[in-house]
Amino acid sequence: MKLPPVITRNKPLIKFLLLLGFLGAYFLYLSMEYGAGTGGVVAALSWSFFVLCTPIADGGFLLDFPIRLLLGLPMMISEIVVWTIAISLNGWALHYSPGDYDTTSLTRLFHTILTQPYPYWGIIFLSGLGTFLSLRFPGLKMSVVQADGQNVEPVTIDEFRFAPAETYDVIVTPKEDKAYTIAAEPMDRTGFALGSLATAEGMKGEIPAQRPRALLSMADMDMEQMMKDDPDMEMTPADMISGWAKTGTPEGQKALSYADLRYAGVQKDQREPQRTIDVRLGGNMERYIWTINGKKFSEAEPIRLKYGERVRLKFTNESMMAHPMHLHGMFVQLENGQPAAKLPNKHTVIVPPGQSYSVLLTADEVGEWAFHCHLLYHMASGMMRQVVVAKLDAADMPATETTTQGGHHAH
Ligand SMILES: [Cu+2]
Repeated sequence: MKLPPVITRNKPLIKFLLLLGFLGAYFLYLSMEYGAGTGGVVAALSWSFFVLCTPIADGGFLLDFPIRLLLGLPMMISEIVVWTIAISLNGWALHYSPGDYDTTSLTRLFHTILTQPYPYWGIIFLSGLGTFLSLRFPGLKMSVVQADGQNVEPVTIDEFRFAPAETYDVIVTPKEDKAYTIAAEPMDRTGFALGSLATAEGMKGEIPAQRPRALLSMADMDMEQMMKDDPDMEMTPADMISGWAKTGTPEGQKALSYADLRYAGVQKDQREPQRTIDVRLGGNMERYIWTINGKKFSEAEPIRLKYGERVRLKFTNESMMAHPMHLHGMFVQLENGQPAAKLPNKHTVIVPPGQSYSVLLTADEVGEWAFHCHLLYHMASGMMRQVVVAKLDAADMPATETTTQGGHHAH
């Protein structure tokens, strides 16, 4: 009997039925409280709130799943259908039945977000993009003092790009008594999330001009392979600029790069790694699964580390999307070209499309840790591993998939 595959196939169905049951129960409760008409509208509005204002895919899952199942549409298309329905629903409700938003605190909040484009629509942009944002204070410099909550030597920049789960702590010093804008702009430049840094309530900063879209280019895909095929190949600076790297930063201004980060202090563990663990990031667009070393989470063995062991994780991104890889429990040190004592600690590392990046890890926390892409729909569709750190004798160490012993790495 082949039980496991059946269970795997039924998982989305079970999840779908649970969510449907939950929404149904909520509708019944609202109907008893406010009557069937209002109850129905409020239940639907609550659903659309989760679709439009949160990065959780589950709000859309209720419609997304049957659309995909019945029509065989790819996820991208079904998501757009779900968004269109959610937006139309609110267009209708705002016009014909605005009073219904007053029913619950969730729908009241939703009404505020929908009716005050500035600044609340930023929430909708952000949740829709699940995304990589470039953040800047036009006219002001920032001093980055922490990355992922870990101290770094201050570095002065004009902007930084960050992924879900990444954090930077920056210090800005306003120069004049006026409102400055905080602008967060996604790579596809579909909009801004804006805020104001001001000395009095009600002051608003200027809305900055949009930058051109950063489209991924062939350079994002082929760079690594081309260099391997022909190490002597001459690359002009223009060849080297992939779409991913095009931040649109004006001449003379500086965008933060991982290479700028230096640990504030002296790293305790400066050992060379004892082995390298390959982490190849890939996906299968037809089945919409995302994988590590060709396997999704449910098919894969954990990555096993011995307590105290020093390893290198070598990420290779074989897909056209950037993945912010996030490890729980321990910080990794970016191999960013700084001396061993100065390698910065991070818990989330962006691996750009078509590129490799390596980090060092001292396995100094015993336990079972989650290790996954922090684009949550990538994690949910397979891009995840368990990392087990155990106190074991060397003889008991099971072989981890695709491991190479020791060795140097080329950057
Ligand atoms: Cu990902």
